Amino acid sequence: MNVRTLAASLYLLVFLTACDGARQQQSILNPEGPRAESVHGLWLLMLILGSIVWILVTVATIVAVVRRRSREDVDQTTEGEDSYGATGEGPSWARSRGNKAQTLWIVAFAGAIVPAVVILIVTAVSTIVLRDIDPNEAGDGTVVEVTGHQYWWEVRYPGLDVITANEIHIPVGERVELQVNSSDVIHSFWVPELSGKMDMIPGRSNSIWLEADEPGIYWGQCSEYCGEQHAKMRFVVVAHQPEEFSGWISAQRETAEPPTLPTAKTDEPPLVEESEVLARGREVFMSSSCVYCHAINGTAAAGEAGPDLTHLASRETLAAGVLPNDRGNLAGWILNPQSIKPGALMPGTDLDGDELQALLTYLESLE
Ligand code: HEC
Ligand SMILES: [Cu+2]
Repeated sequence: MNVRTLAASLYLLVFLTACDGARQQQSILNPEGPRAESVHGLWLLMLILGSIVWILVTVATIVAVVRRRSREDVDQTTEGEDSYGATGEGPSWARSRGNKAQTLWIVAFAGAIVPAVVILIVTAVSTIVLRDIDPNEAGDGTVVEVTGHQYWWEVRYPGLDVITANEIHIPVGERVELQVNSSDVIHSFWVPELSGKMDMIPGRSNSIWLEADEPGIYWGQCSEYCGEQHAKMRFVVVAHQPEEFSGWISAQRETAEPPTLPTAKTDEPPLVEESEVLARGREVFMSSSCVYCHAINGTAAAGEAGPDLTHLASRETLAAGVLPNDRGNLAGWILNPQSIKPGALMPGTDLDGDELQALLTYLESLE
């Protein structure tokens, strides 16, 4: 590869990263809530202090090297002495007492005083940040329980009878308490723009809080290696205005009614066909292996090994943030999840075209 190709590919890489960033930003450098802002401030302070120290050390090293060289030139002109003063008298520059005191002072300053001051500042600010992000400082409002599974997120709102997956809805401007744990191995909860990481440990509930300043979608990611599809264990946090949030909660509380005939306007032909397709789709679901692993509230399906599908169609993504939730992706996922997330804990299904279409129509009706 020549230099040009290398430069072009590097450019392309940076360019593509930027594209992805615009769509699914996961950057600690773009805090969107008070928790992430505190941590970002500390990070910035450490970056600035670290950079100053780095610049000082680099300059000092360069000066030392350059000065040493020029002294070597001078020393070499002195007869009977090599450049290191091997005759025992030491090089000319080290002979003066004033220089020694100066050297000692520089060593004390750069080696002890500056580091002590830097460490003190960083310790003080860290203590403030730790107090700011204390998990016990969550508000008294919304509580969300998040359970990590290989490779998806179960999300429950205790007391509200809401269960969903791979999506956490919160009201803006509120410190929402999250209780995180795991059903299998250690995962870690991380929404870079809203909050630092919190381990999710089987048999133990850890607390963290999230607050978003603005409504929007914030991407999250498992940040503790948990198996083959760890990288594809993503989720979204959706921050709403408070009224919208209550609307979302009440919609999620409804059970998935057995799909009924859509109320047709008087002059339109009745939509009997569509309803038959829905009924057929439900039957396909209920008579397949799906029911052993998935629950649909209001039906006989009550499996717990996979995400609750009661309001599947209201979700933004499929398979833990991996695919946009649309009919084509849903079909691809159901037929062959292993081609999308090899090692995911859902087997592929053999369905003929009609069965699949009916199943898709049924699943898409689960709003
Ligand atoms: C052995 C258990 C199992 C069976 C059987 C199973 N699934 Fe799954 N399903 C899972 C698991 C586990 C996931 C989560 C996979 C991931 O994201 O890593 C999943 C994910 C899904 C999702 C994505 C949900 C979301 O919100 O991201 C859909 C849709 C789905 N399954 C539908 C079905 C249908 C339809 C069937 C029957 C044809 C079925 N599944 C059979 C375990 C199963
Ligand atoms: Cu993981």
